Amino acid sequence: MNKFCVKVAALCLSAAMFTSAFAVPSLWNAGTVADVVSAATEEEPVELLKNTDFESGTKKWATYTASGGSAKISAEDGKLALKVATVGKLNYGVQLYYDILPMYQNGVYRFRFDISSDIDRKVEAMVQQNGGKYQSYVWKGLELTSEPQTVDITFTMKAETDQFARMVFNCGNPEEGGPELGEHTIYLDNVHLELIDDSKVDYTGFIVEEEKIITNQIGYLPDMAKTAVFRGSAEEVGKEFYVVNSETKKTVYTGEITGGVENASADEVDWYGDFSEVKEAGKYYITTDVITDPSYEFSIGEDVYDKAFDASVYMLYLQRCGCEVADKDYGHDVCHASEAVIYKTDEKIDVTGGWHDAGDYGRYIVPAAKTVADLLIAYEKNPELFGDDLGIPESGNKIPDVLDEVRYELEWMLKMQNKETGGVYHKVSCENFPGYVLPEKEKDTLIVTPVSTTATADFCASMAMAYEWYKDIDKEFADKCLVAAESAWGFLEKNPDLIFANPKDIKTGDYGDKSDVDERYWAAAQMYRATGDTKYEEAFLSYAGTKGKSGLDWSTVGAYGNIAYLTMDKELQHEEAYEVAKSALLKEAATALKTAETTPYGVAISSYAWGSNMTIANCGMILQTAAMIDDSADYKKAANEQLNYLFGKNPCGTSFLTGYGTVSPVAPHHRPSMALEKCVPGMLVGGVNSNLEDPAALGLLEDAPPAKCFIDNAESYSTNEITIYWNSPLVALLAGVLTDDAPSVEPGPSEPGDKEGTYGDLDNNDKVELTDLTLLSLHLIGDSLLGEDVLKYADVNASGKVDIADLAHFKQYLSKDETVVLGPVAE
Ligand code: 9MR
Ligand code: ZN
Repeated sequence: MNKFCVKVAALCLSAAMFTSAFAVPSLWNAGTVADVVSAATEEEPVELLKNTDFESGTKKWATYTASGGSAKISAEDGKLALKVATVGKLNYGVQLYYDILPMYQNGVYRFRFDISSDIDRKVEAMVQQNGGKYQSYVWKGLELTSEPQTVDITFTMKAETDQFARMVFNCGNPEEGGPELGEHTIYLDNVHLELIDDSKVDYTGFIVEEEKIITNQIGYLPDMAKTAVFRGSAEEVGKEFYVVNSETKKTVYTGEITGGVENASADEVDWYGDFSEVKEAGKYYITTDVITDPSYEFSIGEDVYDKAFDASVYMLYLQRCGCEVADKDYGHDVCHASEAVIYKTDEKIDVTGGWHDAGDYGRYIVPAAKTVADLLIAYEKNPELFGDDLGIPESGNKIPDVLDEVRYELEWMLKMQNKETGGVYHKVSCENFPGYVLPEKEKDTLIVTPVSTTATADFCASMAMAYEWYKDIDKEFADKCLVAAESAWGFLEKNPDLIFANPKDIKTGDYGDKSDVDERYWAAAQMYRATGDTKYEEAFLSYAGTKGKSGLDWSTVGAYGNIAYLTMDKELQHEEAYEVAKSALLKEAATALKTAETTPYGVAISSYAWGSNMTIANCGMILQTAAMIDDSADYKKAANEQLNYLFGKNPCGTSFLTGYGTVSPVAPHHRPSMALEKCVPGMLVGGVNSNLEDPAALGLLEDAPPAKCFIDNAESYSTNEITIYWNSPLVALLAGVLTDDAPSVEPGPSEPGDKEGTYGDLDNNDKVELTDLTLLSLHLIGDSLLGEDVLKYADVNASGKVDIADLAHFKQYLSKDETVVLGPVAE
C-alpha cells in the first residue's frame, strides 16, 4: 500500500472541510474513528458526549458571552443550570456549548435533551461548525416554559465531515437588539448526541494505519549506527528482518530481531533490528517475514541531510518581518512596517525587522536570543557546512548566508534596546493573535512591552556572541554589538530582578519566567569570552552555587553559559570556572544519555511537553558538547539518535520536519502555510505534547498514549506549530552530526608552557605594549629575561632571527604605523 497516498487523500478531504484551516486527520483520529466504526447502529448507538446527565458537575460544558450577555453554569439536582444575568443584544449573546464533536458526512445522528426555563422564552439548539461560516448541521428553535420538554431529533450529516463540531444552545437575545429579559435560569438534562448509523460513512482517509517498521525516514550517514524499531507481538514482527535495496530489490542485509520491550509511554511492544553494517550509498527499505507492509524508503549516503539542513536555515529567511520576502512559493509582502507604541505611553519607536517567532507574527527577545545562539553555535561547530548560496537576498556576498540571516535578527534586537538605560524590551506584537492571514494583513497597532531582565540578559549574551562571530567580518557592526552588550550588562547590574509577565490586555506569547539567574549566568560567560575581562568571569562564578547552570530552553539557558565557557579559547579558560561549566554540562549530558539508552526509541526525554522536539534537539546539542570534552561515553551515538527521532524514528512514525521524509506534517499551525494553503517546507514542528493544550489535541488525542500525543492538524498549536527556536537547535544538532566531533585538542584550560604565543607579547599578558619592547631591548643587549618558549615571538619582523631589525620594526608598530604587522603575515 502506498501510505503517502492515504495522507494526501486525507488532506484533500479535510481541506475542503475548513474555511479557516486545512486539517489532516492522522493516527489518533483513527482511535476515535475505530470506536465509531465498530458500533454505530440504532440498537447500539455511539454516544459522542462525555457528560450527559450532570450527576457529577458540568465538566466539558462551557459558556460564551458577547454583546453584553452574561451567564454562569452550575449543576443543580443532577441538572445543568444556566443562570442568565443579561442576554445581551444578539441571539448568541449567551451560549452554552460542548466542543469537539466528530461529525461524519452521511452519518445518521440522534440529538436529544430535556430543557426548561423559569421564564417563558425562546432558545435555539444546534450542532454547528465552530469557525468559518458557522454553518449548522442541525438546528431547532424552541419555546421554553417552566415545564421540561423533551426534544428528540434524528438527522443525517449532509455537510463535509467536521471533526471539531460544537453543540450550541443560543440563549442570548431572541430578538436582535430587543429588550433584556431579566435574570432567569435555563435547565438542561439528559443531553445526548449519538451516531446511530454509519453504514453510509466513507471513513477513507480518516483511518491511517500505524506503521509497523520504523526508521529515520530521511536516512543515515554511512558510518552512523542504524536501528529500526518493529512494533507488535513476537508473532506479529517475526524473527529476522531484511534490508532491501529499493532499486535492485536485492536484500543487502539480513539481521536478527531482538528485544520485545514493553513501551508504556507509547503503549506498544518494541523490537529492534541493527543494520549499522549497511554503509553503501543507496535507497533502502526494511521488511520481515511476517510484516508484509515494508518500512518507508530511506537513504544512506554522505549527502542525506544536505537538503534538509539548508531548508532548515532557509526557513528563517521566510520568517523575516518588515521586508518583502522574495520566494515564488512562500514569500510575502512588506509587513509590520509601522512604528510601534511603547506600552502605556505615547512614545513610538522603530522596531522593524527580525523574524516572526512562530506560527504567529509576534517578535520576542527571549526566544530570539536562543535562536541566534543556536545558529552561531552551529556555525562555530563547522563553518564549512554553511554556504553562501541559499537563495536569500545576501547570497553571493561572500559571507555565509547563516551569518547574514542571523544579522537580520540582531539588527532588530538592537532596535529593541532602550538606548538610555540599556534595558531591553521584552517583545513586540499586536494585542491579540491575528486570524489565519499572511503577515502583511495584520494591521493592528504594534505594541512594545516593558523591559525585562530575562530579555536584557539574553540580549547581552547574544550581542556578546555577535561581537565575536562578526568581528572579522564587519568590525564596525561587531563593535556596535559589544557596546550594546556592555550597556545591557550595566542595566543588569542596576536592576536585580525585573521578571516579565504579559500585561493583562496583551494576549500574544508571554515567554515569562520565574528566575533570571540562568540568563545572567549565560550573559556573564559570553561577556567574559568576548572581552577577556575577568570581572565577567567573577560574575559567572558567583552563580556557580545556583540552579542557573543548565538548560538550552528559552526559559532556562544556563547550558549556553557552559557551552560558551567550554568551547572558548583555551588561553582564556581558568581551572575553577572550567570545572563549574564542565560538571554542570556533564551532569545534564549524563541524564540525557541515561534516558536515551533506556527509552525504546533512543530518545533522551521521558515526558513530553509543548515543544518536545526542541527539548530533544537541545539534548542532542548537550550530548554533542559532552562528546567534545569527554570521550569516555557514547555521547555522539546518543546525539545521533535524537536526530533519528526527529526525522521519523518515533512512535508517531512521522518525520517532524515539514517536507522531509515520506510522512511529515502537512498542516502545521503556521499562518503563512494556512493562508497559502500549502505547507512551507523545512520547519520543525513542536511535536508530541501529552498535556493536550489546544482544542484539536483535546478532541482528538484524548485516548492517545503520552508518546503519541501529536496531531498533524493546523488547529493543534500545542503539537503542530513551528517556531524559529525549534528549527535552530535542529540546525545545531545537524551541524554536529555532519561534523566529526572527536576532540581535536586536549580539552581544558591551557597549562603554562603550552600556551600558543602572540608575536610581540613577550611577557605573556595578552597585550603588546612598551614593556615588551623593553624586554626585547634587554635581550638584545645580553640581559635577557626571555625564556626559550617566548623567544620565537620576539622575531617580530619574521626574518628567522631575533636581531636589531626586530627592535626597529617593533618601534614602528608601536608608533601605530598600520602597515606594520608583527610576526609572519597571514596568507
Ligand atoms: O514554546 C512555548 C511553550 O514552551 C509554552 O508552553 C507555550 C505556552 O506559553 O508557548 C510557546 O510559545 C509560543 C508563544 O507563546 C507564541 N508564539 C508561538 C510559540 C510556540 O507555540
Ligand atoms: Zn511581519
